[in-house]
Amino acid sequence: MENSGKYKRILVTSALTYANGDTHLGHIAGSILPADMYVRYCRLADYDIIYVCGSDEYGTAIEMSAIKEGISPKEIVDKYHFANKKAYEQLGMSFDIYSRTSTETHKKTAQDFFTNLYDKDLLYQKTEKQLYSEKEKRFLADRFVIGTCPVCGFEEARGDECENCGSALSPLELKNPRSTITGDTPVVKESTHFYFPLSKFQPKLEEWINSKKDWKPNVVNYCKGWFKTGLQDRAITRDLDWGVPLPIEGFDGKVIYVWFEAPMGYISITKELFAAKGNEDKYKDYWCSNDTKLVHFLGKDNIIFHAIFFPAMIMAHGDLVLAENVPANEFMNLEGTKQSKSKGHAIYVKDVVDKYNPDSLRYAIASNMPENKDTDFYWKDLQAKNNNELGAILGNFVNRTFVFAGKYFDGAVPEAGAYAEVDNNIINSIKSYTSSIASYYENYKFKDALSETMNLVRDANKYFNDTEPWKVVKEDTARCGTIINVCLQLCNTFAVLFNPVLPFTSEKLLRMLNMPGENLSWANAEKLLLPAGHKLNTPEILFRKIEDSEIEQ
Ligand code: B3M
Ligand code: ZN
Repeated sequence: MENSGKYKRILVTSALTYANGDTHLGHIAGSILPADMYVRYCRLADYDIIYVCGSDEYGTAIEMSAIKEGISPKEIVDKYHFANKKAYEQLGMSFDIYSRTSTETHKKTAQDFFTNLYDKDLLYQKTEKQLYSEKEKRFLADRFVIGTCPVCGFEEARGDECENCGSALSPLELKNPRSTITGDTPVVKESTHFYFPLSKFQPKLEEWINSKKDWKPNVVNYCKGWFKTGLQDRAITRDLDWGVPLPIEGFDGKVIYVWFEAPMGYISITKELFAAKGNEDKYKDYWCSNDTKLVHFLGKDNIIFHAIFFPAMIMAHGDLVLAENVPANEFMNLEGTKQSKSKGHAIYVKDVVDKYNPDSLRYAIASNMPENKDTDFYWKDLQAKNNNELGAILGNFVNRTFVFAGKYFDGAVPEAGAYAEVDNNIINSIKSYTSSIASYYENYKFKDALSETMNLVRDANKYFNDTEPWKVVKEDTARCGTIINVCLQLCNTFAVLFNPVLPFTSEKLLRMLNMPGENLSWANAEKLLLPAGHKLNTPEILFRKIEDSEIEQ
């Protein structure tokens, strides 16, 4: 195994998807696909890496959907956990484990963490005023209340956070609060809660984030903004039934706040991964060691929790590793408006994954990834990317090459003779592309990685056009053999270099080339691995054309 810089191993997480609805392309673009591309690259580079994700199954988001669908929270999470797990698989997401937070392991992990801080006297209790609905006979925590954001004036801000400006809120800060379910105007009642002293951690957090020279500017800027306002202590318990119960006597009817326990899902899911392999304790290699490079992928609305709140909890705990990077993305909107499952404005994975080549979806999203600013997904763009890039550039090159090999060289790799300058040039550029693409992946620049990969295919097409094998074959079969040999080696290189974004196509290419999967490694991308005489398999169509009629629907 290789080392990633000064780290021995890498632990990658994608934000846990709330199991209260179907996953949509916004989640894919924000936190799942960039992580999957990164992880696939790292595996090819032979790093010791694990990728954990799963369903976030507590919190008012779940209870709220249960009320809306008229079923229990447990039924909601069962329904969507399995649906989302399947959707991600169909899109080729390669988690080492996709689990959930409603497990016993998670409950124990979260309770132990809470007890750890409680025993260290780090938490304090406070009796405070809370919004209570007389009509519903319940405290209106988090998403059970909406109102006007005190920071930006957005009128539909939720009790836990403002979706518009990203501020973390508490229900009492909202102006004109009302119950999300009934619209009822709440009254104020007292309740006692545990608080996490986030304000105390501000200096340490600032020092830590200032030391991060390679974090994305958008992430650092969000953090600086919150530091400027000043971090507030946060209540970490709620008056709810659905959640992880407090591990302390005398607090019946209270659960741990979802944003306090959900990030521990990363830990409990890692435990499960190794428990399934017969050695749960091995999770400590990843979580309790400074040799681990912990990388959290997420959308911008979750930055505060992964760059501020969870790190502060980890600092308080003392025995766990802090994130090395939080390469958060902005949002990918849908034809101009934010994708949102609560508002039903989204493209759900389950609705598109059977209709289109999953690799075409991955490519269209990746090439338009909201790395530094919001982007928009347009159906027309999916069609254009599929037809004009994947089909016309990559598919075309592979197809031309295989047609030639089939027609003139008996479906086998022809012998390569002495290389001409044009051959040496393209062979050398394989090397330089392989290393520049690697460095884009290492630095979370997925769009650049992708366009650079496509540039190599453009160069390959240019090579094919310039060397004119269709003419040469009539005069000099041996020379034509050299050209087709080089083109086939390029196809093998593409199987590696495109694997992070086009895993299914990469597999297909290897099959066509009759190459074993074990050869798939970054180091092999620049090697000319196909021996002369090597028999090829029947070519397959890589990308079907997407017609106007399909997109217009
Ligand atoms: N489920 C929020 C979301 O899906 C949340 C992420 C949890 S990560 C620990 O936006
Ligand atoms: Zn706001």
